[in-house]
Amino acid sequence: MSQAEFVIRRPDDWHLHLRDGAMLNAVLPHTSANFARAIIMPNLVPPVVTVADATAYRERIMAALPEGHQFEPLMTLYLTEATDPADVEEGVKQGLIKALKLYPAGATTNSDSGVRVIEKIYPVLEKMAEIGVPLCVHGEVTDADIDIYDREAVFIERVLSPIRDRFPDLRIVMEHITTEDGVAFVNEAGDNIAATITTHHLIINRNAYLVGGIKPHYYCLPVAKREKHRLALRAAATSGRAKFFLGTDSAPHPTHAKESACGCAGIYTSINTISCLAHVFEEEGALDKLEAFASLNGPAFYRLPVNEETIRLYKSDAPLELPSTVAVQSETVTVFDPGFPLHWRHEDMR
Ligand code: OTD
Ligand code: ZN
Ligand code: ZN
Repeated sequence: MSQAEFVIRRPDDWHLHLRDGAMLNAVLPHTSANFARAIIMPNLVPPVVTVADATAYRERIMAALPEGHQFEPLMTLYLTEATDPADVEEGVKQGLIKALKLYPAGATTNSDSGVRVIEKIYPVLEKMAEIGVPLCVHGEVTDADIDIYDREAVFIERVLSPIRDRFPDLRIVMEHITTEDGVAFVNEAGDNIAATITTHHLIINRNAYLVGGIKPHYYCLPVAKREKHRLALRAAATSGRAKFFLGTDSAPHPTHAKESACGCAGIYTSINTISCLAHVFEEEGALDKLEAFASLNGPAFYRLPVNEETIRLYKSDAPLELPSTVAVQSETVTVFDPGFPLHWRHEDMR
């Protein structure tokens, strides 16, 4: 399909880091300008582990929302070995908690409170399967002897497959898949297993951060892999299959913290994701699948209504001029550079 204009339901972001304080204030307007809802990651310092933490965090997000913006944060809890199944059930019943997040300890930014011994969370997983609340997983093992490029495949084999076999009804989102192994696992699994795919993993492979000098603004976790994996992700995202939907994993860090001898992982894409995605889907001849990926498949999996509002996407001759950085007090956050000019714009339909 090739066309210069089309309308889709307003997108949602099924995996987002909003942070807190000044950073929250700086980045939330980009999300609320572009998305109706987002699954809010709980990896604050300290993490969001109880329903009381999530209630307070939700209030801080709503207080930071610019006037006139409509946005619904979908809250999650950070699973620890001490998570109480009764608290989880209460949060889900209240309608506040939409998912629980499993971070293997040490797998990504602020994941030190994550799970070390998976069996310890079996009682919570049992409760989650019973009440139908999804488990979102960061699907990488953290064992020092496993090569970073193999950590997703090994996680599938050692952790995810056993969880699926033990809890066949548990609804699982394998977050930010980065390999053909992740795509295959999800494709072969039942309808209770889905995956999010980020914008940047559709655009960059591992050359982006390693060739011609080290490029910290393309460093994130899971790291981008070989080209064949990027192509598998593109095929999955543009397939229209209900199992695959957008989770930007937009993860802002101060520029100086990434441009460092030990730079932080995370790529900031909230501001230009929709233009980047339209570019990718057009390249793949799949603009007619963008709505499924960005606006329909996520709510279907999370058993939420689709958004009533729509946006119009259109192509302009002049490339979009977005800032390369966003100010956060005396710091900046560097915006993802897709490496090509962006011609797709969008506006709200009224
Ligand atoms: N990956 N950075 C962060 C989280 C994600 O694994 C993730 O979800 C972060 O900064 O919170 C990143 O590279
Ligand atoms: Zn993650
Ligand atoms: Zn994330």
